[in-house]
Amino acid sequence: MTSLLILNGPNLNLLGTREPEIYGAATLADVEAACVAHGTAEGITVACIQSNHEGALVDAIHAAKGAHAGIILNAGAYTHTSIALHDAIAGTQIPTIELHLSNVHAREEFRHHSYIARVAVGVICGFGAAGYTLAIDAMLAHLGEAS
Ligand code: CA2
Repeated sequence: MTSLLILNGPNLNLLGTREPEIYGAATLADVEAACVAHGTAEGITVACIQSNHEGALVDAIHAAKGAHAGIILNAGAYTHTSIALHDAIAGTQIPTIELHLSNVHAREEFRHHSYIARVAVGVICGFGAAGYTLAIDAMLAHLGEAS
């Protein structure tokens, strides 16, 4: 069965606890449960990992090789800083969608640049928690496995 990995980076464990005007009211557990339920409805498996540590995110991308057909990655602030995450995606060649809850292009200048976008299949941002299920659908369409 097709499996996708939902990979969330630093501070996303705080979702739903602060800054709801930017990131919404849903907790990370809510978002992950919605992704798993959406995957079940689509006939696929969805696994979820969150880490605040750059190296742990690199390790998760490496471990996804052969285990998951694609990655939905909200790398949080590492999006704007991490050549290591860029290299992990490029090195494993796992189809990856870059995702953000907020519209990073409507925010501070430092959020406009992404090291991930260059190696991503595509980028989804600005749709809040709904972006995660949109990204699952987009990944399945990309993989040619939408039900
Ligand atoms: O919009 C997104 O999803 C971001 O990836 C979120 C990151 C930010 O650095 C990116 O530029 C855009 C920050 C995640 C912090 O999440 C929090 C959630 C609730 C309360 C505090 C932080």
